[in-house]
This record gives sequence, structure tokens and C-alpha cells, in this order.
Amino acid sequence: MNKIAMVTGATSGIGKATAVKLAKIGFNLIITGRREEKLTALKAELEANNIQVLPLVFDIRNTDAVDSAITAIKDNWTNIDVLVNNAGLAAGADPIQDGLWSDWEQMIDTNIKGLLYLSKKIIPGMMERKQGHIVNVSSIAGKETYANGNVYCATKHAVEAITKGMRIDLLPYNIKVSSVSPGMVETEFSIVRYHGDKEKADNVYKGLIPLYAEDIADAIEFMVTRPPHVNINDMLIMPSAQASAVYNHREG
Ligand code: NDP
Ligand code: 8X3
Repeated sequence: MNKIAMVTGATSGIGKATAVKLAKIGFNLIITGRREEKLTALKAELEANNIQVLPLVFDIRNTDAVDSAITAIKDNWTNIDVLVNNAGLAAGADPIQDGLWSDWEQMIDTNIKGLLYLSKKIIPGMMERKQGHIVNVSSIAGKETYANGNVYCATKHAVEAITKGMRIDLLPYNIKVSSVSPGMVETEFSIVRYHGDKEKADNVYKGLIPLYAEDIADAIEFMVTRPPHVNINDMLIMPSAQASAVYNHREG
């Protein structure tokens, strides 16, 4: 039987690319996000690989929505082998004194609390079966703090701590826990961060070649296809033109 992977935030960027890669190697996919039409289109694309796809539309910040979406999973879909906790965002890039409460809440509620809500629903099944792999999408922002990154960096530092905590607590249950920590990846991320300002978003990647979503999906595919005795704790992946959160080399 095909293994099952659940990928959150599969409507775009890293999540979508990961779903595409995992479908190509025969995983059945549970794909999640808020934009139903994007999930429907992705379902059709993934099914061309002769695998099964279950789209689940919910806002990961909403405990009731998470609870009912996961509780409603039935039949062949309950034995989730791989959970990719990818849904997340940066909202705003302001000095701490100018940050918006609404941006802070959105980041904390999605990147930290949403990841926790969903994991709490999926972990018991993995424990029962003594098998599973959780991959948390962290960031260079989980290792370094840069100007105007304050709260986003805090959420990704939290993802790092949660990843380490999960790995320790789930050790007796044969559940692997990994993280992947990318530098700049050109996705919808910067458009979302700058509240739809395309010019500001484009400037982030000006004069350098960033990572693409597929680069991170490659890494996730590698992680989840290691033999049972091997766990990749973390992969820090940067564009060649980015040495740290703040040192970039731009041309032109
Ligand atoms: P995108 O904006 O392209 O994708 C973000 C995904 O998260 C979308 O599918 C979106 O779905 C989903 N999402 C956001 N908020 C919610 C919510 N409240 N409920 C459910 N789903 C939600 O960005 P990326 O692909 O770049 O981001 C994916 C992850 O990678 C994030 O955790 C981000 O922090 C991390 N990351 C990104 C980097 C980058 O430079 N791009 C670098 C390092 C890490 P929908 O809108 O349909 O709900
Ligand atoms: C996204 C990458 O450098 O904007 O996590 O923090 S960065």
C-alpha cells in the first residue's frame, strides 16, 4: 500500500512543490490550505501520478476547524506516515516599535500555534502505530535574528525548539522528527509579507538567484526516504548568493 503524507500549506510555494515531489514517488497525499480552488487544481495535477489525494480546506489557526477536519478523516486515510508542517508566513517587516498587533497575532497563531494544533491531532495515530515522520519547515530565521524580522524570527526560533522537543518526547514511539531551514526562497512568501506590495516583494530577490520551492521539496523528499534507522535532524539550505540571514551578494 502507498504511504500517506500530509502536507500543510500546499496551495503554493514549498508545500505545493513538496506535494508534487512526494506524489511522483508514490505517496498518497493529504493536502491542506485555505484556498479551496488551489487545492482542487493541485488534486487533479497530483492524481496524474496514479496516487490518491484528499484535499482538506481549513484555517490552521482555528482549533475547531483543525479538530473537525482531522476528526473527519476516515477509511484508508487515517494512517498518516509523514506530516510536513509547512503552512506559515511572515506578515510585515517593521522595527519592533512599529509592528502591528494583527501581524504578530497572525504569525504566532499560524507558525507556532497552528503547527502545534495540527501536530497534536496527528501524533496519537503515529504513536499507536509506532511509526511516523514529522518534518517542520523552519527557516534561517529560526537560527538568526535580523533587523525588522523580530516576531517572524521569534516564531521560527519557536519552531526550532518545538522540533527538538518533539524529537525527544516522541523518541520512544519510533517517530522521526526533522526540520528544514531555508534561506530566501522565491514563493508567495514576500508578497504575503509585504501585504501584496509586488514591488517590495520583487526587491527581496533582486540581483541574486534565490532558492526555488523545488529545492526545498528535494530536501524534504530526501529526508522522508532515508532508511528507518536514519533521521536527518535539520537541513540548513541557502542560495549560493546568501551567506547568512543578512549577508547577500547582489549583482546588477
Ligand atoms: P507561500 O506563501 O507560497 O505558502 C504558504 C502556505 O501556507 C500557503 O499554502 C498558505 O495557504 C499556507 N497558509 C498560510 N496561512 C495559513 C493558515 N492560516 N491556514 C492554513 N494554511 C495557511 O510561502 P512559502 O512556500 O515560502 O512558505 C512555506 C513555509 O516556508 C512557511 O512556513 C515559511 O515561513 C517557510 N519559509 C519560507 C521561506 C521563503 O523565503 N519563502 C524561507 C524559510 C522558510 P492558504 O493561503 O491557501 O491558506
Ligand atoms: C524566510 C527567509 O530570510 O526572510 O524564512 O527570514 S527570511
